[in-house]
Amino acid sequence: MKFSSSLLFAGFVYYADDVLSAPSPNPKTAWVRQSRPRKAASSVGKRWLNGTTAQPVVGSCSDTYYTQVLAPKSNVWGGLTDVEAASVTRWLFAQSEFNLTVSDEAGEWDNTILLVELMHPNKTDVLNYLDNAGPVPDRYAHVVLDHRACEEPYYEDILVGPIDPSGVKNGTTRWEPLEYPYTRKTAGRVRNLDADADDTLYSQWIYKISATISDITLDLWGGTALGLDNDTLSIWGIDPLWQDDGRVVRWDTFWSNTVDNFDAQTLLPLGLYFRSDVTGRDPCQWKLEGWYYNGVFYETTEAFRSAYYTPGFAKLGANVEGNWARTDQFGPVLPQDNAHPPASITPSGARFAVDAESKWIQWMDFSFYVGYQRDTGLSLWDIRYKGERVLYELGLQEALAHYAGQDPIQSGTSYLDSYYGFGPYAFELVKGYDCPAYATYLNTSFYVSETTHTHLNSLCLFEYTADYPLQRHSTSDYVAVTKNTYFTIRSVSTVGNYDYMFSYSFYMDGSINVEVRASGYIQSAYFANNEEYGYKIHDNLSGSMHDHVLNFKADFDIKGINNTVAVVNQVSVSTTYPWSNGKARNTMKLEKSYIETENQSRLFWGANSATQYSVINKDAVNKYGEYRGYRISPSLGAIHLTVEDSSNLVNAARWANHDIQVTKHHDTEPRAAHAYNNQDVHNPPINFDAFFNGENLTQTDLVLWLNLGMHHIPHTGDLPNTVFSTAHAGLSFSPLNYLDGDPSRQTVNQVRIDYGGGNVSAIKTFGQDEGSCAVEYTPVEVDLWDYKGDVVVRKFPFDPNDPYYETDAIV
Ligand SMILES: *[C@@H]1O[C@H](CO)[C@@H](O)[C@H](O)[C@H]1NC(C)=O
Ligand SMILES: *[C@@H]1O[C@H](CO)[C@@H](O)[C@H](O)[C@H]1NC(C)=O
Ligand SMILES: *[C@@H]1O[C@H](CO)[C@@H](O)[C@H](O)[C@H]1NC(C)=O
Ligand SMILES: *[C@@H]1O[C@H](CO)[C@@H](O)[C@H](O)[C@H]1NC(C)=O
Ligand SMILES: *[C@@H]1O[C@H](CO)[C@@H](O)[C@H](O)[C@H]1NC(C)=O
Ligand SMILES: *[C@@H]1O[C@H](CO)[C@@H](O)[C@H](O)[C@H]1NC(C)=O
Ligand SMILES: *[C@@H]1O[C@H](CO)[C@@H](O)[C@H](O)[C@H]1NC(C)=O
Ligand SMILES: *[C@@H]1O[C@H](CO)[C@@H](O)[C@H](O)[C@H]1NC(C)=O
Ligand SMILES: *[C@@H]1O[C@H](CO)[C@@H](O)[C@H](O)[C@H]1NC(C)=O
Ligand SMILES: *[C@@H]1O[C@H](CO)[C@@H](O)[C@H](O)[C@H]1NC(C)=O
Ligand SMILES: *[C@@H]1O[C@H](CO)[C@@H](O)[C@H](O)[C@H]1NC(C)=O
Ligand SMILES: [Cu+2]
Repeated sequence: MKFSSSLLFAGFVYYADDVLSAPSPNPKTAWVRQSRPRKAASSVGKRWLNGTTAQPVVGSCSDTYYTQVLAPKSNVWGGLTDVEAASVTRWLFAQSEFNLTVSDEAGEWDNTILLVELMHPNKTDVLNYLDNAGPVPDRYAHVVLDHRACEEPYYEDILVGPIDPSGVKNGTTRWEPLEYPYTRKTAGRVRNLDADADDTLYSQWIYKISATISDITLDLWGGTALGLDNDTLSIWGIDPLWQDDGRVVRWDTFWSNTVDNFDAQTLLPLGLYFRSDVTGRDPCQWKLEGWYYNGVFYETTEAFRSAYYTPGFAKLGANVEGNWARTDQFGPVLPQDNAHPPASITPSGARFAVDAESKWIQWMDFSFYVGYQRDTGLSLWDIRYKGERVLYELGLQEALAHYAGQDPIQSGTSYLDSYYGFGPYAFELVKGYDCPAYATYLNTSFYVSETTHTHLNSLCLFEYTADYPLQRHSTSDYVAVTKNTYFTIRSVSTVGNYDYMFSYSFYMDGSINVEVRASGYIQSAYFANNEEYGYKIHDNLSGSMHDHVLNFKADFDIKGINNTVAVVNQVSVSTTYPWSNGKARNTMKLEKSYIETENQSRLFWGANSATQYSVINKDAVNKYGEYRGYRISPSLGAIHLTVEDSSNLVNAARWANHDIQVTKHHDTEPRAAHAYNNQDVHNPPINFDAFFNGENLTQTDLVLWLNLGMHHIPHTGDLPNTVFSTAHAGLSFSPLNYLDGDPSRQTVNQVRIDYGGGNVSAIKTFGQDEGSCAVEYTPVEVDLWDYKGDVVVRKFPFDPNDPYYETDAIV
């Protein structure tokens, strides 16, 4: 619905810089709500908040969304063009050895293309291009094939290329198995564990089992799960599947269906579980292996049934949807909540430059390229500060949600979300809610089923002025204070029940922050016997404990590629000094050391935050002889996985048990995890442990692998949804002796007020333009009817002129 009260503010005008130019003696009275004009026409009811003294010049505010620039180099991480992707797809179908079927027509036993996207070029080649005027690296497509036309289905990563802007090169384009980026050397192949997961075989299996106890589901919960239109229950279970002793085992449980559009099913577990051995593709070989209910395991359906019909059998209540599980407004309206909350504005328009085509962004002294991939979504490349690279690459690697519980479903759940992909689920952002209304939006695209889906407005870029200053100081003569304006690029991926918000922010002091927040629906547990694994959060519901651990790659290049990790420990000591009369003084000092090899590079944040880690360059000292560097610190919630040697994950997420891990950079180790690590947890395509082979880490090209996350023990406040305010984690990278002083002194957005005796004698604004512009309040809100969802373009056959709208979410 269009913002219904926009009339209220139409034509409301104020001076954006009234704070600086001439503060009102009593700003509170000037802003009394009732005095706001309620007329629609912009010429009527204007209210000039120009204070009491000099009348500023009124100019027009700028509504530039960004300044257009050309990226200095082409973006080698920016993704395939539509033409390239279509050409590769056509070429793949022409290779008879792949025996491909078009996705729309494919069944269980047909080979299909799962992915066609740009393969990131090797760092060596990119640096040669960026720094030494070398050639643009050859472009290759990373293709994933889903081989199902065989008894043992598998995924296959292959490389196709080189490719030209016009597409596949006639004669020279080749394919080869993609193996070098993976620790497991099996020609880019990994088994497809749940080739049948999405469709008929598993459903038929599960409904057949459910049918054998439909009398019990009707009696317990008044419903059935039989694959019929009148089902009021659903059945699903663990991820990843159990993969021990050569068997593939599922656990499934019953959930209430919701009765409306709200996505509340993960809040409606029912507490009955069953185990099936589903090894192999032949359902005749599958076996139901037992039932679990209220703390008792029954080996057969008959055993469960006879217990159920034994007098005295305890029947536990259902979880039923209600307003408690719905996110719409609920409860009494809060005092003054119908008045509009504060909103931020950009009187001069966006103060940053974007090459929208190349996805290169420049703000103040920072610049970077934007990359985007199916598995991990947004990444930032060639991040430069004051013209020099500080990070070659910064981006998400994997996100783990490891649950635990007394029941086999919670106990068996350890989502590795790059399996689903962060790219495909970064939906259009809601202007004015996900990002400030004035933000600049960019699109992202990914390949699925011979189409390219474009998420419109799925990245937002904006500046924001924090509610606290970056610097201040008061004396009896003056007060000096600096605005804290920062720049953020953000995306949100809704992977199933959860919404992850990723924000990368840049600050005037040269620091860079990485933040992740989580919202959406929790996956909850049935309450019975679960006290040791969660709080009881509703009548029949337990908030299921889980760890969110998200791994980020930070490939620092401080003053060149060769860097060292420095460790500075603050320690308590008892020591004597020449001046202490021979008496020991209890005090503290610094212990300085360096991480020498990969044998000592898997680290934890020190207790009491007493350990500082930084990436420094021993060959680049500042004018006082200190090494220049960037400090790496957790700003909030930098955690690692509580579970040691997880039974669910085995070798699939060995990155998760430390806080900060350092390796020597190799083109063969571009990512900490593979999207299909969950398909073979004992022998995953990428086993992060294999990165650590004792290599020397002194003055060499280093990569930091950093974990962020939350120990999430949902409480009543997680209903209906977890809130971003508490489910929040962050890392900070800040200059350490990198420059000779604080770079934020350069900003003109600071002020010094000289005063004395109750009078101001001077106001120094450092040349900041004191002119004003008239801001209409209405631009602060946006037309939400513009929201579109994904736009899809067909690639095979390539049909760029007939895009259609279709948004797919994980259910
Ligand atoms: C503010 O400026 C407007 C436009 O120039 C003027 O009409 C109005 O009188 C001024 N208000 C005050 C309080 O000076
Ligand atoms: C090709 O795939 C089809 C199924 O799409 C299968 O029936 C056929 O056997 C496969 N051919 C070869 C040579 O593998
Ligand atoms: C990238 O580096 C890997 C590992 O050294 C190598 O196998 C591969 O061929 C390189 N790719 C290109 C395009 O040169
Ligand atoms: C590739 O070369 C072959 C043989 O020269 C030719 O028939 C075909 O049309 C060419 N394809 C493209 C896309 O240029
Ligand atoms: C659901 O529909 C089926 C077939 O249409 C019917 O036999 C069954 O009784 C219905 N179940 C319930 C619970 O209404
Ligand atoms: C919980 O179960 C009880 C029966 O034990 C039932 O009466 C109640 O409605 C259930 N509560 C909810 C919210 O589903
Ligand atoms: C995003 O895609 C839409 C639809 O194709 C297009 O109109 C718009 O210009 C794109 N936005 C940017 C910033 O490229
Ligand atoms: C690292 O540890 C391995 C065994 O754990 C050892 O073989 C190797 O020599 C060590 N490397 C260094 C550089 O200390
Ligand atoms: C690592 O390399 C540096 C520089 O080459 C050398 O001084 C140091 O001894 C090496 N460290 C180890 C543990 O081998
Ligand atoms: C980085 O250090 C290695 C030795 O570890 C050296 O071979 C290489 O030349 C250095 N690279 C640069 C760009 O300084
Ligand atoms: C401050 O200003 C007031 C009124 O303008 C004046 O009376 C007073 O003398 C001034 N005080 C000083 C210390 O300048
Ligand atoms: Cu959570």
